[in-house]
Amino acid sequence: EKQQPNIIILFIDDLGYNDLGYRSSSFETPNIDKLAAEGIDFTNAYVPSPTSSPSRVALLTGRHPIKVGFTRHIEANALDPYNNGEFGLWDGDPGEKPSRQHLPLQEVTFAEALKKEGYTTCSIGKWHLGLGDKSGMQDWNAPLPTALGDLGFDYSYIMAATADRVPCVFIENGKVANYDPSAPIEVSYQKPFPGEPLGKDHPELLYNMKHSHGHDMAIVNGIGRIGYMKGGGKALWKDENIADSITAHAIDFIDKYKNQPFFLYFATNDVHVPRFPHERFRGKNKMGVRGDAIAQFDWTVGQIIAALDERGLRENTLIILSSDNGPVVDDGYDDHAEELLNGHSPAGPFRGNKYSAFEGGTAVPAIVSWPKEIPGSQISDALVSQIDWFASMAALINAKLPKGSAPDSQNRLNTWLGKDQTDRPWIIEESSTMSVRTKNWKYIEPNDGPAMITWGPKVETGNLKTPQLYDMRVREYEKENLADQHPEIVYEMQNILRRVRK
Ligand code: NG6
Ligand code: CA
Repeated sequence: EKQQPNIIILFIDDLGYNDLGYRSSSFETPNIDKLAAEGIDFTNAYVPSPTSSPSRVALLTGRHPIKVGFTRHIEANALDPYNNGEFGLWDGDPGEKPSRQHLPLQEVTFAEALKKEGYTTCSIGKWHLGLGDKSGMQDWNAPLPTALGDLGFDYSYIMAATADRVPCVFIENGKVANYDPSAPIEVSYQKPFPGEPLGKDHPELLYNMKHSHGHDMAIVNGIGRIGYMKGGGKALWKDENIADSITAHAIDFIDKYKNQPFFLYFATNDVHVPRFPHERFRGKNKMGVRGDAIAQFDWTVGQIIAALDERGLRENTLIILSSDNGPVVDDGYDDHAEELLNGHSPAGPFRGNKYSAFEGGTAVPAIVSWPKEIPGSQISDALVSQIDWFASMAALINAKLPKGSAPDSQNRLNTWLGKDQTDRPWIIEESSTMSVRTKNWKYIEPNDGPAMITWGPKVETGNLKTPQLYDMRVREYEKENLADQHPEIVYEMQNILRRVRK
């Protein structure tokens, strides 16, 4: 009987196209380099959105984030998942519809599809998709909504949002891990708790890291966060141990389910802010903590692969390694990442960064390795999107998908397995505006927003009041707007968007 492959997604946060040892001389990533050498390195891989939540929505549901209602990325002064609104997050424009902040439980997820075929499924690390079907109502001292269970995950060990957001505790299968009854947890994204010191008033308490913008509310582990929090006691995480903790839980999961096919969705905090890697990764590269966080992630990758090797599972495990959005250098903490870049360009040849409609926001590293079926040392230039992982992996294991599930996910398995290099005819990118990318062209829809982010990071948004069209065959990517010269291509690209919207 054919044994279905284990499937692991190693999902790093905010890693840029160029943030790999084998693409840059500024630092080393030996474990990732080895993984790429043992599989396929995709050079034209895209996320559907240049920020975390919408990007993950597309991965897990195979649906354009805009259709799920996750229309906007997270902005500095936005409300957060746990406020009292049905939809909590919005980019500040009063005329604009706020974005949803929890994954609707009726969505059929990637995990659910695999679970139906006998896979044991697991989510470890950053979640950032809300918990339950309401926001802001959670009682962190009682069992939480079994959201991830309803979304097809048998086991979960997660941070509810991000490491720079409260609550700073891990949640294991719907309960705060290491819950400390002597320190009940309260969380608010609206009002501070009387008596709890805030980063903005108490810089002397920020002994581990100061903020550069935002992140001046609750103080946990000497680091300011987004949102207010009280309590937690011994359940509070120590940022320097996050990578160790999620890695250990992933290896436990692998060990426990080694005799049956499993799906591991493993999402790190690295290299998202706050970048506070363990001591043992510090100071070994020229880039400061951002480089150290990449080294920590590389170590994590090595540990997980070694765990597979030791159990004889590596051959028949399909590993996908990628990032949820493009890179950002200063994302709100004074970690000297900018001055220490030393010439390294995280987004490589691309314009823009995380949050941007330009390619730097959505072009990401993507590696696929499955020793049993995929010969190593391959490079694929095919245009691919993460939104297709769902349908492609479902096809791989002959999963029968419930009607209407993953409607925007295409089965491009042969491309993902390196059997062909067929480009996706087009991909959609959702930022502060909408873009369409084909192999040769990039179209960015007109948008009234500012050209630069106004609330902190020094990032070009890609907004312009008139249509933008760029020839992606030109190495100076997204420099010369050709919309006026090629109205017929603009029209074609707009038609793709029109069809998707319909
Ligand atoms: C922004 C945060 C940024 C980061 C981002 C989400 C501020 C000033 N900035 O609002 O630090 O958390 O949201 O990043 O609050 S993501 O990768 O999870 O989408
Ligand atoms: Ca991210």
